[in-house]
Amino acid sequence: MRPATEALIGIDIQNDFCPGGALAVADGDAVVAPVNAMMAEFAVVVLTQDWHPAGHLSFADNHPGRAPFDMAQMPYGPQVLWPRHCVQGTDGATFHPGLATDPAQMVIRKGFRTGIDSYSAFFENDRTTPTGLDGYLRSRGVEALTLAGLATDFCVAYSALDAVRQGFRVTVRMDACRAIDLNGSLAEAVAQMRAAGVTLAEG
Ligand code: VGL
Ligand code: ZN
Repeated sequence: MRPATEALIGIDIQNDFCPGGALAVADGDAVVAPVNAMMAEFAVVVLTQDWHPAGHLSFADNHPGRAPFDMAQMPYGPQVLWPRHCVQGTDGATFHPGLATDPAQMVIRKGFRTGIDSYSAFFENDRTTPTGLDGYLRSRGVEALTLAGLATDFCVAYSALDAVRQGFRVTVRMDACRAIDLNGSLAEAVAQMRAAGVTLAEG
């Protein structure tokens, strides 16, 4: 068992990001078994859940004339327009049925405001509105994080980069992540994580 200063954060392991889902990540369900196995090692376990209202601005179908995976300009910066996914209360927003959710002490929902997306578990996409996760981890005395889940190049990478910025030591278990890889986004995310000092581990 690892010391209580280390937390496992399982990112967005939800039906819509797995094969058959609305924003399916190739081989996304392959992260379930390794994340379940890791949970047994960690005293502090957190899961995140992408949790959008039906009118969310990241959905392409809320922007007439725009298509999924187009880029849009929002007041807080560029935003990918996604297929409608992880709508609050739907099966798509539910955790993958194979994911062990009982060991999680905290589930943090993000992306619940209509007018802003939230890739990171720590801050919304304006990079300033906090989700509250930083305070939760800090008040439990956590100093180091291991991240795994979906998708490597969006919610995992944004979370890892913010975690470093907040002063945590960060490891991403690449073998327990899968990527969307949109226009080179995986290579860019890997380069940014390396440059920021994130440890990229393969198991
Ligand atoms: C995610 C795109 C949109 C993710 C969430 O979990 O990586 N990607 N919403
Ligand atoms: Zn989303």
